[in-house]
Amino acid sequence: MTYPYELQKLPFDYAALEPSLSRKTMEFHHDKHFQTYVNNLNDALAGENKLQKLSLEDLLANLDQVPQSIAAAVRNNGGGVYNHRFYFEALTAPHTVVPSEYMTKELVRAFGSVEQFAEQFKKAASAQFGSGWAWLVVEQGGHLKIVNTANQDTPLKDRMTPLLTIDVWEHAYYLDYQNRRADYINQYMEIVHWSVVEKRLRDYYIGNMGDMCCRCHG
Ligand code: MN3
Repeated sequence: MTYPYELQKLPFDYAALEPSLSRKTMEFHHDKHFQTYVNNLNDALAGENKLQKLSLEDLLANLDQVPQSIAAAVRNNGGGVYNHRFYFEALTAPHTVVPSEYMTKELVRAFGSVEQFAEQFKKAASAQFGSGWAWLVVEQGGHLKIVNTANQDTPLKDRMTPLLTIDVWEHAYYLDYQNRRADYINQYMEIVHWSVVEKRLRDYYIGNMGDMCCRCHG
């Protein structure tokens, strides 16, 4: 993905996540909020020929090379584009995809059990003060970890590879859950597209660790 950025279509119908997230929430979140980040990122990068050639990931991992005058706009709106794409890509209809044997082993190795992963992830999402995101990431060296980012920041600048994220900005859930963030987080856990998460992890291993996945999964 490079400049000019485009709004990616949802990989499912707007109503596909009901009752966990309503059609109305998905319409506003995707068509209005996500679109605004795309527009503002393109505006910020207009005339920046060098930056336009970078992938979005490279742009966000190298924010220190962005001119001061547009640094905040690129950080906030570039993060907004990256985070929303990443979030929407890994959602699916409630109770349709569970972690595979491969993914379960990874979660057990890092967190003790799938349930303990879910508890820690929900805790991180609940604890995020104000707007932001909770993430499952791979640290350099291949360790799975849960982290938070504020506003539209991404884990990319810390050289982490994201696997899964939950948007805990109020716009992600307010129409359906008002102030009940915990209810939204619980519902979110039912609509995670674990096959997408697993593909991201396998891609990381292929790109970074050579045959490490073979060693772990023997
Ligand atoms: Mn959002």
